[in-house]
Amino acid sequence: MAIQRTLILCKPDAVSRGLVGEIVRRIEVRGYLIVAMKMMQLDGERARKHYAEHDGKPFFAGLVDFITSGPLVAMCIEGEDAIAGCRQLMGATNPLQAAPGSIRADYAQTIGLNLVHGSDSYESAERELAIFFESREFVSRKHDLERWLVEKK
Ligand code: D4T
Repeated sequence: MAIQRTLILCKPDAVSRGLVGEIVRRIEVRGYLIVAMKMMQLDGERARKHYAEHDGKPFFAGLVDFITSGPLVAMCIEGEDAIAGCRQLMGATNPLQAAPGSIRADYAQTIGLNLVHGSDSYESAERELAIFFESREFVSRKHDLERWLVEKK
């Protein structure tokens, strides 16, 4: 077990459907802490950087168009094994394969409009957080983290 930070995005479809609150609620009731959060609209350059691993794939252009199509909410989430835990909350990339009860299974229909993004590894989290946040934008939730870990025991 390790305390990790991960990047979570409520994508433009989540914002336009009014699902930001529900996504944040699920993250918070799990006990994860928000240590940075902002609404923003991505430009193409930053979107291509974020999705660089998919450059050249047939869905890449559509993915960049979609993620830049409207405002999104970016968050840095902290907690024990938060990278895998948030991926579990989100469910599989394709909503049809997402576990019942996950965000994508409950609220999404297609892989293209799947509401949320979450980093898939420590390396991805570090790389992606640096695309969305400057170091001064992170707050310390040290006391909340200690309280949460004690109460959970
Ligand atoms: P993100 O990155 O949005 O959290 O999604 P995942 O980590 O769960 O999935 P991914 O990186 O494999 O895909 C990124 C993004 O591309 C869209 N996509 C993906 C798509 O439109 N068609 C496809 O065939 C795939 C594989 C959905 C998520």
